[in-house]
Amino acid sequence: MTTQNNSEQWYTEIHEGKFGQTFKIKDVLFSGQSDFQKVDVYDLEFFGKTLVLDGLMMTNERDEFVYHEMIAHIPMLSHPNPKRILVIGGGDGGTVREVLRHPSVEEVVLCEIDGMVIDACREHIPVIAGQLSDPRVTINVADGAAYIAEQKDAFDVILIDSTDPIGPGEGLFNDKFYTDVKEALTENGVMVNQSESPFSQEDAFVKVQRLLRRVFPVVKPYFTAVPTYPSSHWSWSFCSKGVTPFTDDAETRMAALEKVNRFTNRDVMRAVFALPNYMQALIHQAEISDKQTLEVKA
Ligand code: SPD
Repeated sequence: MTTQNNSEQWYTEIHEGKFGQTFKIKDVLFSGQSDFQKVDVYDLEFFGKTLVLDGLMMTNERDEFVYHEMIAHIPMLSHPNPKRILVIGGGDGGTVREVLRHPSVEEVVLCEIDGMVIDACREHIPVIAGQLSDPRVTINVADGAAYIAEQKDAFDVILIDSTDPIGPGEGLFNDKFYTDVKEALTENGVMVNQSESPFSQEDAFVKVQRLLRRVFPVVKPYFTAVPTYPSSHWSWSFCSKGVTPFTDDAETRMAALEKVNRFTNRDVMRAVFALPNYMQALIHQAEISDKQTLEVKA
């Protein structure tokens, strides 16, 4: 929602009708209605160029490095030799940019449902979207759920850089989708998805944890603070058929990468898997409730 206050314009995001965040707009750079959602690009006073979808903050120049480094480098460093990478969602290009910093990468497929997001970010937020023109990147404007269902043993790392589980992102949060992702991974493959706020979106976080555990033998959520996301507490979930996030090789490769990273380094990589008690309790709740559901079904 945008409001006019004297000569000032503000963009306000309300969460669950209970609390919100508000940002002063310097300039409206783009506004459009795609087949899927409302797409806005603002230049915000404090956060710089910002992508907002259906009124919700997606990414901005000031804090995007936290989210994009977290979603990309933890899985990329856990795979021994990631060559083929798939990013579902992520049309702003930030995740692709971070993936491309890994020298082993040969191809990155970006599967984004909304071409308007890609075009708007390329034109107005080149700091984030600039690497989308790298020759290793193939852009596929398509529904990620339909695309993944056709892929078998195809990708070393799959990153689900989705919107929240409402609107166009909804189809990326269910058993069928996660099963298809597992099938699309190579044997040592790793998948990471953004798994919502454990603090302000408890139900969504618990649901995702429950569904992922039905499909993947290894599920390890991690978290940190992303200042502009609801409640700041944000989580990602590391999933694989057996690969774990802690290897000596990951430490060595992070040592090289961390010289230019703004957020992730070896200490952060180890620390982000240490979960506070309230998150551990939510994960326990997901495990217990699923056991009960499965018992009732049997
Ligand atoms: N509530 C916001 C969740 C947004 C997650 N995706 C962000 C896309 C950045 N590439």
